[in-house]
Amino acid sequence: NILYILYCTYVLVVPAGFGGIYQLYKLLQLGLSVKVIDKATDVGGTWYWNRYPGAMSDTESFVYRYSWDKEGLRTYPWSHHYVRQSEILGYLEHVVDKHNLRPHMQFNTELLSAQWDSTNETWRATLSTGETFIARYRVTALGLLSTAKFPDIPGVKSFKGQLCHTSAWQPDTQVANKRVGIIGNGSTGVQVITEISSQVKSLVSFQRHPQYSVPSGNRPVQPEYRQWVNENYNDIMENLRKSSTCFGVEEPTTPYSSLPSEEREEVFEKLWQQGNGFRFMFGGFSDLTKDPEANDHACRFIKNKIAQIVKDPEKARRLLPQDSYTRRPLCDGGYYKQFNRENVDIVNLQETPIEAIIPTGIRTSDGKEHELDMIIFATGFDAVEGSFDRLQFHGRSGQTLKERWSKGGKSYLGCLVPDLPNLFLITGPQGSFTNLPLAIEVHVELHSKLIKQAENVRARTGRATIEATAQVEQEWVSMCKDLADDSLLANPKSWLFNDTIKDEKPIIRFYLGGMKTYLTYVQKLVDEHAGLLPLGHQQLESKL
Ligand code: FAD
Ligand code: NA7
Repeated sequence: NILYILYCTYVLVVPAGFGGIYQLYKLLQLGLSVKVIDKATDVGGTWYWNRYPGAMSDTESFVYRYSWDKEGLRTYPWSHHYVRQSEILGYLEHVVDKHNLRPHMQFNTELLSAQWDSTNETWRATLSTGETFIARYRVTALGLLSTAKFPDIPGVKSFKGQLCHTSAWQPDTQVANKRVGIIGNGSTGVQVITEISSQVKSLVSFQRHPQYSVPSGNRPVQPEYRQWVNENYNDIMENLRKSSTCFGVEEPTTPYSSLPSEEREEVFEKLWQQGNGFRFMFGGFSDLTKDPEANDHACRFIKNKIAQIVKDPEKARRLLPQDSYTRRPLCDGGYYKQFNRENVDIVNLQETPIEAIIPTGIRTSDGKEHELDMIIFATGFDAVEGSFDRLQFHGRSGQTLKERWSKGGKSYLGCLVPDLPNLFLITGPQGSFTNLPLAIEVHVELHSKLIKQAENVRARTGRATIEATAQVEQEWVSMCKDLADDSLLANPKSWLFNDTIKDEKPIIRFYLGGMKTYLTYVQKLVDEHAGLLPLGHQQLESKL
């Protein structure tokens, strides 16, 4: 093996999804030398990997893109209110080509480990290609949802048919006329089931916790709507940053209890007719995820709809969620009505758990053997910290990030981690719980400003590192916990919390205080370096 040492005086960005592309664009504007690496063979991140049937974003299309790309909305407009995987991938490729970013990108390259070198104040990164890369700054945009989760079910290897995970879907995979079993019914499972039910010979949905889904209201974008977005673009984007969730839906200040009881049902009905899961959760009342009574009402409302849509009472019963409406909200283009097809069935795994995967299919605890040609795992991701788990990041003290995060991921603002200087996370733990493209942009812009400031200090003093204090991280994480305790989101458990840590209370993975307030903390960091060790770092270094 040949060992390459690439000495790059500036920045290593990993990798090339929404976050990596924008970070590269911004840092090149600062005149820095930047290298982006991704283990994929091309750009796109989430939208490179997730090519399963029905894959799409369920954020309104005009906010599932870069907010700074105003011209792009006119010249590269969306066809529908939600964007499908191929359109999103096409858009990201378009941005990369338009700004000539490819020469700075290297694919088929995985970051394996990285070590902080205190003497030279650089990161030394080891890549899967055998190269070593040395950089002053390192930005990671590994993605919140990029490490697939495979359930540990006995007998998986014995299955004679085809096994696939939605996030590693091969485009030539055929489902037509096959007997398909699908495990998982989150956002992804709902999309797949809705898309393929009419094509397959039979489909069995294996559901551990049935979830609430509302209509997406997806439809082609009409010229008047597009004109409204184009004409009001600046205001829309400005208001987005002043909103809480940044999903482009109205966010009322009216609490549930302030409305006469007879009007509440009408609010839910209107939201149902309009469509969009985020609108249903955040666009009717200000406190659906805080007031148990409001949340109960939403649950009853959706359950009634399920019972009305699904004709077979037994299937309808199995599809009824038992938990509160507090997971990441789902929406669909006709999910429940797929269960009216004779070829589509549901197994409730709480009643009859999977015992094993067998050569011919799946056996459940009632002894039934479901014969299948194909099993689809729509079982989600090791979210947020998942992509860091395989990596060895050694900080200033020699401790690894994995060790630091052994009781759950922690960071300051979802961006900075004490003991890991000049490492900038995009959407790390305890970042803002919002529509992600905007959350990503906020991080990219913050990192760009901090790196620029550090370069200025370096030009004057010869040294500069950016590092959060342990105290500010602790305070930030505590605040995130308090905000989560004040909401209903902790129950039932979902990927919003890290519930895989044994013997510990799950750690909230997000800041729930809303984008508007989050931005005030970001501004304080940029203006006053709130929570940072002194930029020059000389004091600390001299004590060591
Ligand atoms: P990603 O796009 O996840 O990119 C991460 C990249 O990291 C991947 O390309 C991977 O190859 C690479 N990588 C990981 N580890 C390494 C390594 N060690 N070395 C090199 N490369 C590495 N968000 C919304 O806001 N609204 C939605 O409607 C929405 N829908 C979604 C639907 C699906 C099916 C999924 C999976 C996610 C959805 N998301 C949605 C979340 C989505 O992940 C983000 O919106 C956004 O695409 C994340 O971009 P990113 O650049 O941060 O990370
Ligand atoms: P999610 O939302 O994490 O959903 C995963 C689904 O898989 C969910 O229904 C899980 O059931 C199910 N699951 C996971 N492990 C198992 C096992 N062992 N047995 C049975 N069922 C299992 O992932 P998605 O891909 O749908 O969505 C992730 C995000 O991507 C989403 O929020 C969007 O932003 C896009 P459970 O509920 O845990 O019982």
